[in-house]
Amino acid sequence: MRLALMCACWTLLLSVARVATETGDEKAAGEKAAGEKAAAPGCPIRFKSAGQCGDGEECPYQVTLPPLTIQLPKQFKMLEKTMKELQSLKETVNKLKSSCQECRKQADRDIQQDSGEAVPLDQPARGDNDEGGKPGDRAKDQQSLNIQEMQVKMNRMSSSLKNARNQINTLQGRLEGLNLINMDNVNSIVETKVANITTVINNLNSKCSSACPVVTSPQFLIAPRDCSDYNMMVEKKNGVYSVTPDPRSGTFKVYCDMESYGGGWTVVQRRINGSVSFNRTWAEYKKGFGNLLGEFWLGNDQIHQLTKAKDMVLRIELEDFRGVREYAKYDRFYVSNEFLRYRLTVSGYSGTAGDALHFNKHYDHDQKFFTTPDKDNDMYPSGNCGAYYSSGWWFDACMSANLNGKYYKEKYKGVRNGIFWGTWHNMTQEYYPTNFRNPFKTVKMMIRPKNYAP
Ligand SMILES: *[C@@H]1O[C@H](CO)[C@@H](O)[C@H](O)[C@H]1NC(C)=O
Ligand SMILES: *[C@@H]1O[C@H](CO)[C@@H](O)[C@H](O)[C@H]1NC(C)=O
Ligand SMILES: *[C@@H]1O[C@H](CO)[C@@H](O)[C@H](O)[C@H]1NC(C)=O
Ligand SMILES: *[C@@H]1O[C@H](CO)[C@@H](O)[C@H](O)[C@H]1NC(C)=O
Ligand SMILES: [Ca+2]
Repeated sequence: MRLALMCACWTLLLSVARVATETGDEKAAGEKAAGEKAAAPGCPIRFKSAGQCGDGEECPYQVTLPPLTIQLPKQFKMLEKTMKELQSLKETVNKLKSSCQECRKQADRDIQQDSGEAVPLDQPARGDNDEGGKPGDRAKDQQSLNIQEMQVKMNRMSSSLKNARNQINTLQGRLEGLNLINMDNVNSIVETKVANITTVINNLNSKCSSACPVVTSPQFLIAPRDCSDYNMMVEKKNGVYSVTPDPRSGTFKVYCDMESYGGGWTVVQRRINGSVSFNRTWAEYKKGFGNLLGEFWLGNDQIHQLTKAKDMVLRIELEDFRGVREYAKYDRFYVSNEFLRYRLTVSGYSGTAGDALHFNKHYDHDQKFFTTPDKDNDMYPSGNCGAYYSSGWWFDACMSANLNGKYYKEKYKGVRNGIFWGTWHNMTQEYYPTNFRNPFKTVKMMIRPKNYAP
């Protein structure tokens, strides 16, 4: 058996890694040679058994601590403890090493005596015949004594190593947790936490509703969460209905499209005649504006609650003044809360109008924050897309679609601040700034649960 403890260096930058221990056959611990390699530069800890110890048995340890540099966090106390443990481990190994060295000398003599075989090439060069002792019973006794000692030490070491490994694993777990926070993932972490809390509260609610019926009124339990819940309850008729996607956030009115494409649609935006300005502030987009029977924006808070309560699909209906009608459907539509600046998640396009929300890699509205003329959350560094296009939208830098643009009744020139869908028919003809831009006559954005069955 050859043990090589290369170097252990303790500085504020501690090299730590997962310690892989293999506890092997205890007999193997009695094998007979020890050697030492030169310390590698950079002082990684390596603790290794390799080769054989003369009688062909495998050595039981293979411990590697590859370097991983970590800045010491608050858990320095833990590291200190681990360091001490590893330090004492090092001492144990050193003791072991010296006894191994004796053992090896003995073994070399045995090899030469008993078989006359050449010493294996990978054995370190020896200059240790200076003792000149003759092998005999006494030496053999000494050897087996050493072997027993080694066995005990190896066993102790094995358990210390296991301990150290556990501690290092714990530390690594914590450090990985810290890293996540550094990695700009705050948003998704917070969102997961919020979702988790929501789940917990919903669970509590349902537990409560069975355990304490007094607290929960029947109306509460059957309150429709969105227009699709009205599908069973009333005759299929378009109109304004009340919904409660999240009981804690209260009930609000929405326009339900109960007739198109199977019904059950909650309309979140509509443009029909330009009677309502969409050039509005953050606060107005937050709570919604307009007239549910005419043109309106339902409200970012409401859209968030609706899309959080269930997995929703989005259907966009567009019509231009030439009478061309097309649609775009997205299998996933989610709007985050205000804290996360109403970030849009939209994917799974199908339809006829083209996927203008993911136009190309430079114009992609997915995962973009909501921007209004008075609140710049867009990807355009030197200005506010919301102010430039006088609307609130999930602007990139800036847009390949904007359904909240100005309502033009006729074609127009200049800033393309009208209602816009970048994959629309003949759009390439509009790219020349001197050309007219074609307006849209009607727009409707509506959502429905993904698992809806009419
Ligand atoms: C939510 O939190 C609970 C308790 O902290 C935890 O057991 C569970 O795994 C979490 N769920 C999610 C989806 O994060
Ligand atoms: C949008 O509103 C702002 C602030 O009220 C105003 O200055 C701007 O002219 C408006 N833009 C359009 C196109 O109406
Ligand atoms: C726009 O449509 C709404 C709803 O039909 C109607 O009440 C309003 O008078 C119309 N406004 C204009 C300017 O046409
Ligand atoms: C596209 O433009 C051509 C030429 O101007 C016109 O004839 C055609 O109707 C347009 N197509 C649509 C779908 O608007
Ligand atoms: Ca900007």
